[in-house]
Amino acid sequence: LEDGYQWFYEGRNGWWQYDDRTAVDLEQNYKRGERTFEMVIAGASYVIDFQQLIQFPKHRAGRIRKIKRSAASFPILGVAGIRL
Ligand code: V3L
Repeated sequence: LEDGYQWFYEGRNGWWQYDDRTAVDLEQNYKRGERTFEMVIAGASYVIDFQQLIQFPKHRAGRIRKIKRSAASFPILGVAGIRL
């Protein structure tokens, strides 16, 4: 993203970076001051809650994952499930 930040979601042993397209969507909604935002990840709808800084699947049981916006240099496991 333009100012050197990236978006991350929680894994079991660290943090994953969002794929670039999703990160752009997240950034636009975040900068617009939205409280929540819905997006599709691998065919499933997820809710992003910018106030609680979490994501969770909308229509099925699944994990509530913490999310964060941090410097792009933050150490990651990989990007969108693709390990480094
Ligand atoms: N981007 C890509 N895939 C996601 C995302 C996302 N924002 N959110 C969930 N999934 P759930 P470890 C993650 C995937 O939350 O070993 C990682 O990307 C999620 O993938 O219950 O815990 C890894 O691929 C999972 O496969 O809805 O660090 C994998 O978990 C599936 O959606 C293991 O990571 C269900 O997640």
